[in-house]
Amino acid sequence: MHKLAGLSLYKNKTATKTLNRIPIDTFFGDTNMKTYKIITLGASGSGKTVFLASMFKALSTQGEHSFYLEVEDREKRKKLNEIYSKIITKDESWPKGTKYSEVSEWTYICRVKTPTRNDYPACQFTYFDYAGGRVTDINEEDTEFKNLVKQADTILGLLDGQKILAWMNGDNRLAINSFDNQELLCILNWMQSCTVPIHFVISKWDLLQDKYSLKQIRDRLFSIPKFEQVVQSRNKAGSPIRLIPVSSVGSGFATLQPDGSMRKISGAAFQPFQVEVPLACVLPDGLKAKLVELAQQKKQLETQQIGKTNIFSNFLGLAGQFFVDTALGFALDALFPFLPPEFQFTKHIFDKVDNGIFSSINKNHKNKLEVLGAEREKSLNLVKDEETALNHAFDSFLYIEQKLDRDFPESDLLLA
Ligand SMILES: Nc1nc2c(ncn2[C@@H]2O[C@H](COP(=O)(O)OP(=O)(O)OP(=O)(O)O)[C@@H](O)[C@H]2O)c(=O)[nH]1
Ligand SMILES: [Mg+2]
Repeated sequence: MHKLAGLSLYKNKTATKTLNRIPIDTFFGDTNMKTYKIITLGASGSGKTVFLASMFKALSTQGEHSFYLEVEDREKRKKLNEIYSKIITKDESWPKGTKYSEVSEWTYICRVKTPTRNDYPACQFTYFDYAGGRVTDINEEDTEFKNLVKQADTILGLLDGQKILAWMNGDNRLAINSFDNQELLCILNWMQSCTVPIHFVISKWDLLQDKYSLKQIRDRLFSIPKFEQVVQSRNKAGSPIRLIPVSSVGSGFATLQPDGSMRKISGAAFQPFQVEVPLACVLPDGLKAKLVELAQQKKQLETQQIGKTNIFSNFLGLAGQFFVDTALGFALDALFPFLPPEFQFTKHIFDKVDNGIFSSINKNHKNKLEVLGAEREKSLNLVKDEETALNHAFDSFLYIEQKLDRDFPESDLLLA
């Protein structure tokens, strides 16, 4: 990454050409697949490993979501399948907790199958899973862990639904104390120093869904000053921050016992709920955060009164326009060389950016989901290579994100 005139230029072989304003589609020449790193921050037992295996299983075939996930590494695929088998097995056991020394790196390739049965990779997601103790035992010396957090494109903060239930019920002082005074604070501490989008995932939603609404839980979380502080700082930076309810096993699969253990219900169906949502939000939210970051750098430069003769004055003028009006298609090819390679997308994707909000359709459009569904179908028929597969995957992600906004409007942690 190069710093030029105070702006971060993620230089690649196409960047110089881009300054001459060649159409965006021309620059997508990189054959390396775009990779997005996600670190899961969650206390021990919060459900990180079960979530990763359940997400893999739920998305391992191309069903309603119009893309699927593949784990290329045979050993890792075998391990994920073993974890999954352990979850659905009839006996009372669950997968073992992750060992302290173990950092598992799971790479899922997002692929698209066309109606004519051709198959193309679109991008890949690498998740880092580790023993929850590494988050809650604050250890400034844990540089391996610190580096993982620093390199992430998205932070996935897993909030243990079981502990939230006790916290909301007010029925277990010990659990309550360890949740809001210790575990959540540790997660928030790790998040404080990062600038990438944050997704708080409420795990084990099956335990909460009939008792509390997301709004009630959100309101309660905001009573924690540190939580409010982190959300406010993200809002100020224009970086998306969300609260996403997820159940890795689905409603009625297991019940919570008075001693805190989880008992599987015999014969119950395994029906994961919203496990695809956090992954779908990575690209749209990441792009949004990067664009806003660039605009803020521009604003900073303006306040430092950089001369108009600067070689970037052309870029700055266009970027300024980006935030004033909605003529973004025009401004975006100027922003393009300043984006990191994994966020340099095609015109198909940039055309969906509308005043900082994705999709060309107004946010309050009543039929937005239908329109996004139609766009998704249209782009599936255009898939003929990796580039168009990513276009289509992005449309699928937008559809999932919009569905979340419709079903859980409180998910977007944007404060008024
Ligand atoms: N009811 C319910 N229980 C769940 C769900 N996901 C996980 N659990 C329970 O939570 C336990 C812990 O899940 P893990 O995924 O192993 O937790 P972890 O965060 O990986 O824990 P460490 O590896 O110790 O850091 C499981 O053994 C299940 O009993 C869920 O969606 N619903
Ligand atoms: Mg684990």
